[in-house]
Amino acid sequence: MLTYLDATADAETVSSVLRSDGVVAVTGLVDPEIADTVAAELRPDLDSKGLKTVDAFNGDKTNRYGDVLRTAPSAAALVDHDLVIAVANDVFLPHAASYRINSLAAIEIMPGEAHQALHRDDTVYPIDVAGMELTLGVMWSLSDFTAENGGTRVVPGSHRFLRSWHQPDLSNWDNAVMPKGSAVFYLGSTWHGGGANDSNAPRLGLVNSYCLGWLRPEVNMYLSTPPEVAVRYGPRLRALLGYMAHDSGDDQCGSYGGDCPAWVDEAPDPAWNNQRGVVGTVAHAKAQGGG
Ligand SMILES: O=C(O)CCC(=O)C(=O)O
Ligand SMILES: [Fe+2]
Repeated sequence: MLTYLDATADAETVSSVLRSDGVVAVTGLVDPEIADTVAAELRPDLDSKGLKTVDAFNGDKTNRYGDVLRTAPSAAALVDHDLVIAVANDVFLPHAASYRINSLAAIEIMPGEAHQALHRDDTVYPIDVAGMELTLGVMWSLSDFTAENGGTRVVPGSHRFLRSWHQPDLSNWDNAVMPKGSAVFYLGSTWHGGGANDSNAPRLGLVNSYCLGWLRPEVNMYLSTPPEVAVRYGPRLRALLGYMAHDSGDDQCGSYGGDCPAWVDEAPDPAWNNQRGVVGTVAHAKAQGGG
């Protein structure tokens, strides 16, 4: 069964359910008006570009749009939400100095759409390491999610299975049923998928996925959100978009012209710049007795 918490839940509780079940829903996390605003900002691009990504996996009655932060500045409040960041810290920081946005996508499932195949989102990466999650998905409801209209299907407990090993029982899926302004969090290894929409109204969600900072994101966020767009947002969100190196010192990955990309002038969070980059430095060699 999918566990539901409400917006009073602290990050530790959300993380602990996420770790044990692989998925957790938090209802009423933002005001419904924010969901309405983001939906209104996305509307023109959903209408004009939404069916460009039709395929067997995405569905032919599902509008998708990925350049979310070009179009919908209000979505920053969801992508960069404090609870999401706190939970992502818990998921990723044991395995990386930082993490970043993997993809953003508005997904509008129209009436008559069938179930999307259940899947895990981390299969874009050809590695599978017990205990290390590669991605975290956060699906925000921008309209009410119901069992009838295709609220995301999730399989609690399905994250405990290495894909190289065996497949979990997928028959016990649950729809995420939640009012607009809620979010369902699922680990990259958790099986899930869009639901069939048997209602007569669209179901609109915004799914934000994050990945370990040393991985290549599924979507090229520098093209989706180039510097002239990214600069409209705050330092933490710019870092999440990849405009910050992973780690520090000699262990930097993704650096550009020094410690930080030129136009990101302040480290977004000192804890992310945690001096792990000591291996390989002169000081490290000296400390090893290498003179
Ligand atoms: O639309 C949904 O509820 C989920 C979509 C999804 O999981 C995907 O496209 O990877
Ligand atoms: Fe997915």
